[in-house]
Amino acid sequence: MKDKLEKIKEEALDALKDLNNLENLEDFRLKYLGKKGELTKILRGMKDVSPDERPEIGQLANKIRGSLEKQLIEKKDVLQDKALEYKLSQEWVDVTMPGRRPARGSLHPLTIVRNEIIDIFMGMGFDVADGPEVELDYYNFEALNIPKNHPSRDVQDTFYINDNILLRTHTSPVQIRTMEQEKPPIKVIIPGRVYRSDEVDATHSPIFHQIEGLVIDKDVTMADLKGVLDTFAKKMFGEDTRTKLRPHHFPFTEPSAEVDVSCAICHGEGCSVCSHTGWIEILGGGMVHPKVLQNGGIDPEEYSGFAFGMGLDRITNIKYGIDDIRLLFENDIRFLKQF
Ligand code: 2NL
Repeated sequence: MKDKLEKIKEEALDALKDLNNLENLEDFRLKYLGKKGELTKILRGMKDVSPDERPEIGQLANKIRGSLEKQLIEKKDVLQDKALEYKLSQEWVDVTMPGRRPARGSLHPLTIVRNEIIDIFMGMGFDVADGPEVELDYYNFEALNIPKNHPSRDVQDTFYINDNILLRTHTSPVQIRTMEQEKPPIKVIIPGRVYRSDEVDATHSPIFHQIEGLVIDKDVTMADLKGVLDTFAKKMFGEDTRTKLRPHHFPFTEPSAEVDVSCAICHGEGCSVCSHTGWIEILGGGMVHPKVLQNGGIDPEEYSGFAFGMGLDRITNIKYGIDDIRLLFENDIRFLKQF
């Protein structure tokens, strides 16, 4: 019996030495120390041992069990440390490595220029308003004193949805809506997308962008219009920029003017951007027609106002030297990345 116990001990210690992972550790415990294990098996034979010898055998068996359990725990500690070490070595991260930069987008050139224009007018105390792109015929034409037979109402030029509904051809309907909703003094600009059924070429797109302004108060004059546009042009194109008003006709303003700005490229010398005239036409404006004020619910006897409009696409192209409006709408990443 003693020999058997010693033999099991030797065998177990050998097996323990060879153990090199945590799963086999449990197999080992079951094999030698479990209820159906080798040690238990031998102790079942105690009934055949003479009562004199039993205490000694019993003591030896317990000693072996104790010693194996102790060594098993020690081995477990060693293997757990080793497993942790391995895991840490696999999950090691070099925090000093340079990071990968996320790809960053950039603002569209139209957005850059629009924001710049908004900033300039906000600096002069203007609010910013917006309104629907799908608009009633009434707000787009009728209220703006554009009669039923006017050439700009031609179905050739306007995207009609039905007899009464269309895609707005300018941002002016938002100004009528503003007049209906607010009492003077009114001082707003309206940037927005507008639609005309044009054939696409280097200077025409069926979708384009306008910024219009409206100022209504007591005693507003054409001189105020000139002053505001002068200030805008200087801030936008440089302090030495001059503006020039040429008589013109719009149905919604009287008197009306087209506004030229001295060429920021050649400073009046003449270049290809200004077609060798020294001037670039970028704005239109005038005193709001009394009928239009009335349509907006404002008494033309008490108030007067001026309005103006400009094409954002054209100004953007001039500013960045872009020679084809289609580039603004194609969203070719190689083009957009340059801004
Ligand atoms: C241009 C010229 C213009 C207006 C827009 C306007 C709006 C109302 C009343 C009166 Cl509600 N006028 N807008 C007036 C004159 C010119 O735009 O060349 N735009 C690109």
